[in-house]
Amino acid sequence: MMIMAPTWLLLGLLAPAALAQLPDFASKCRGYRASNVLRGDSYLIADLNLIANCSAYSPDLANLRLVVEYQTDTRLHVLIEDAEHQVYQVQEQVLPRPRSANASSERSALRFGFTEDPFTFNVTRASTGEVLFDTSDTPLVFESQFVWLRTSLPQNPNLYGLGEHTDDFRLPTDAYTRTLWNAESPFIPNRNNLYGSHPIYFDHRGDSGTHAVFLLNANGMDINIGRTDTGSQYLDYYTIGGVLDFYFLAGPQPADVSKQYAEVVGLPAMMPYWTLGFHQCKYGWPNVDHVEQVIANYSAAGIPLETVWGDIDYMEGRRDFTTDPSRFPMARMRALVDSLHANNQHYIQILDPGISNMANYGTYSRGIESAAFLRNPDGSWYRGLQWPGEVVWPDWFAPGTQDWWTNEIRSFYDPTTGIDVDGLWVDMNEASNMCGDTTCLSVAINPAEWQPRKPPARRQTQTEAISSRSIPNTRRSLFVQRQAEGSADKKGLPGRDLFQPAYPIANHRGALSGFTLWTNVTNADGTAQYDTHNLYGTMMATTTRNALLSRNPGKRPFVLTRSTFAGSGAKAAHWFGDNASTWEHYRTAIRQLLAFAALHAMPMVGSDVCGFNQVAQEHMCARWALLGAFQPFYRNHADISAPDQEFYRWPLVTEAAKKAIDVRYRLLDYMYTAMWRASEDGSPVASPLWFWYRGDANTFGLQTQWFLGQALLISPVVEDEAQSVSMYLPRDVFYDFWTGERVDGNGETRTVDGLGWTDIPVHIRGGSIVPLRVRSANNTAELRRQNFEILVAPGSDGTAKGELYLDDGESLDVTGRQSVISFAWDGKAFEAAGTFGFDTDVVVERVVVLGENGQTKQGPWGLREGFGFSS
Ligand code: MIG
Repeated sequence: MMIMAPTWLLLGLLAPAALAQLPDFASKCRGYRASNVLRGDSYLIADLNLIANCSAYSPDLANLRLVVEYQTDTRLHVLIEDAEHQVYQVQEQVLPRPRSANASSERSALRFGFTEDPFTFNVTRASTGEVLFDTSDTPLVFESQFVWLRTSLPQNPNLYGLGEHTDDFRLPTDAYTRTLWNAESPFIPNRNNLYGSHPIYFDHRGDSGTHAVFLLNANGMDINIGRTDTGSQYLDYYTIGGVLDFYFLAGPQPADVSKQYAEVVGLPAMMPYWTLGFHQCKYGWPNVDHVEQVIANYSAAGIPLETVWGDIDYMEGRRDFTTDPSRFPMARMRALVDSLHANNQHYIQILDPGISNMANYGTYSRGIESAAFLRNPDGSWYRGLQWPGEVVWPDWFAPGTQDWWTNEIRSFYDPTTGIDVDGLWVDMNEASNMCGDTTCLSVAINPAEWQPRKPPARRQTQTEAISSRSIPNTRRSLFVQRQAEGSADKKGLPGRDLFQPAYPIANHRGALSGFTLWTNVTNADGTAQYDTHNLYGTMMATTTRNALLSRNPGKRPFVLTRSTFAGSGAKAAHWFGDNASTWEHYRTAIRQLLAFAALHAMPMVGSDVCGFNQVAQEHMCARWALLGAFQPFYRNHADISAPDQEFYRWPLVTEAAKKAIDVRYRLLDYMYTAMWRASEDGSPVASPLWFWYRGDANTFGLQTQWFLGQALLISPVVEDEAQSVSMYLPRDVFYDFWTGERVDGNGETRTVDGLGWTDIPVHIRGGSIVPLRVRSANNTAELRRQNFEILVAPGSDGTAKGELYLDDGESLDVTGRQSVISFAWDGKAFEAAGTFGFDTDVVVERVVVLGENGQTKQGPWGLREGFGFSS
């Protein structure tokens, strides 16, 4: 029987496939025409002029400029900006642009191609001709508050990144939206924007190569990955401002892309050695006695505790730079920190950005004198609600802010009169505002009713959207930025609606200004929160880092930040925020680690071990103690409403933690070496299996195993309450870390049973050499005095290599005082060679070669010069 095709289907068949699938607005858009094309060997520039008005969500920009630079042989920069240079671009101060080496387009691994009328462009891989990015199906839309660009993609692409999120590590590619808008996000919900924004994705195409696309744009955006009705895959950028500033990174190896990205946004900050120790924190510790008890309990349990943290409990009325006089009196705090230091332990405190505006609060009055706070468009101080009640907020772009903040930090944390912290923790810096909507400060706050110590109601589900109806009309005029007309300074187009742009990004906290700083608030440099919102956290972290540098010049600062942006890894460490004590979030921690460490140039990361919200349970906490030991940042932390969950509170967890910390500390120099490598060239400190087995399609979706450094494969138990794990071993030689036994991977998933509550499978990849301390210690200072043993794990060809980095563990400048030792095993001979600038009495006690020709050579060998032997 014959079925007549309906007319719309016939039309659909006749029309170019993609055109039928355009979002509604785009069908009326015709894009831009390129002219005045100017080319050189390493660049191409052109004018782009609007063909016809499209007004999808806001007025079109008539004149754009295209700048293409072959910056290096593996990095192509494509910038589409407004010809007048008014549209906001991320300040150099926040993200200094990488220098162009003016590479030759002929030699480049990437090729830029384009059409003139309408303007579209593509990026191909020169060696294979493969199309990596291609906008030719759709018009470019570039409006004052809406920029849209689509690239087509291959079928079922392997895409990763676009953090911060808790979704699958390999991103869904059907009807998937990633929203980038930093937001306090209790319970780190899936499919939502979280605390940080990292607009970079890796596109992995197996053996033919991996590349990444970084869009340097800080504005709120949705990135949609989807499929047209005819099945073509695409990725769409919907941003509400900023320019299209793309960096294409050629790889071709996955780890090459990590390095190329770090070159663009900044190499990860080198961490102090001690920060790799085990940290304990808790929100809700009532007083100093309690903290002292926790420390004593750790000691009694025989669990090494490196660092104790002080959450907002220490403050008086929740105000930064104060101590509660009865619960955390200064004298007691000083004694606490002294005794920690005497025991080679460390102390870190939290700071929040919301500064109480109460009378007689020095931090506030000095901030006012320094004009350090954000302003409403009418020039008044912008106020919000945070822990201390009504607050004002630092303007990190104001000229006086750094000095004011440095001064507050230097005086409160003065080692001789104040709290001698070893690092700082900056929280709530998305920024999080307890004013959920736009009316709360227009009604007077009765200070008597405001209870700073009561945590706000938590919502597990999405918070209610703020409709435009909640914005009082009378105040509406305030929401339009007042700015000098015609300023050509990349500080933001004048005349925009900075409060309620017509295109609504899918922010899970409702409107743009929901639970954060109102987006019409202006920064001292003339930019607006509308454009810089996603930079607030990274700016607070950077300003805090600078303050620590001033307080202790020459020492590596340690700052932990909740909110991040691309490049934050160059300044700070990050934890994954307010997860829950659930098996699901235990698994989630692995995906987040993979994303930050491998894709976002931010290796010093980890989850709140045993979970932040809700009740930690013994089996899960034991497993998490082990899992956390193989994340770079290892901190147990819980909410005020959660029961205490220090490791010593359960017998099983005590046992697991002892084992976990013991092995972590023995491997600490291996991790430290990986951190140093990352700080030198961006090599990933943790990575997914496909980074090293890029042709093995079985690895592309794996998200419960990871490589720590390049030698150790961690495959924890991941199912709830399970005592077994399904793990994948690629076709390669591995060795069981715990037994030394050789295990040949066969490219299949295998089940390992009988895993007790303190077991975690770890394998050494054949071909690697791993340095370990012979024994662990109570703290990292003692650990540094332990000798080494070297584990050689020959690969299928019988050889292996590895490295060890040594320095004093804390100095910023270690020039001439570093040892960078490379180890090599050729099947018969072992050699340690390199530079030996670090002066140490520590020796290598033995070298152990695993496998059939296994052998142990006894040293000792000193570490002031090279050594070797042949068997
Ligand atoms: O509204 O300082 O993510 O780690 O313990 C909660 C109290 C405020 C959120 C942080 C969490 C911290 C908590 N803070």
